[in-house]
Amino acid sequence: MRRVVVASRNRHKVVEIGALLADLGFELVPIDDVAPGTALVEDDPTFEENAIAKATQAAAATGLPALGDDSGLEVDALGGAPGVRSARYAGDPCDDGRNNTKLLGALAGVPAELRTARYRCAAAFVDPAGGAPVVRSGACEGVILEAPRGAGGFGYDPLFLVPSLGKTMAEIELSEKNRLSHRAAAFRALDAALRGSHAG
Ligand code: ITT
Repeated sequence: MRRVVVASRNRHKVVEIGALLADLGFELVPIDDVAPGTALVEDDPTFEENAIAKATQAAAATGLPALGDDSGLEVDALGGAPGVRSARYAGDPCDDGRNNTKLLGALAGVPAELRTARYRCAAAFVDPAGGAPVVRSGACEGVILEAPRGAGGFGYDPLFLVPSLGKTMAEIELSEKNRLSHRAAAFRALDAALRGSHAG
């Protein structure tokens, strides 16, 4: 089985990606299991560039093919913020709880119909043996609630309502999140592209 390094330190992402790519025939290894401490700089303006940057750095550090995920939340009433800065939205110190508190403060007084948002994800594959990076994107539409609901998922999931389900991303099973999420769309498209490029 081909070993592929996952250029992420977010264990929730690594679990989601592992389930999404279960049939691809890769053995997925988190970066810190093969090259702990490898810098994964992500200072580009787009999710796609950052996903490619993370995968490129992981591939260079390990010599293995690498997958990168860059993702985040775009809130319409905030002009698309926090966007590529979603992980670090609250500044220093920063964690999911602080990010969610900051988001609720930024949206205080904004009515439900204007609290629309979407998660975005770019998924990249880089092969150190050669070839151009492959990158695919996905999005998932939602609404930001006024208070958290649910204990599953990570990040902004307790505030992110999926209107078609009437549930937040933190109130659904991983299998359901992996049916409809931004990450699912991006990695399924990447999966299809990689199968195509390896066919024949
Ligand atoms: P790596 O860079 O190591 O992969 P990270 O968490 O810093 O981990 P990003 O820079 O891509 O990853 O930031 C993504 C942030 O966007 C993440 O920390 C959450 O705050 C938010 N996010 C992305 N996908 C999410 C999801 O499925 N559910 C909840 N929040 C999500």
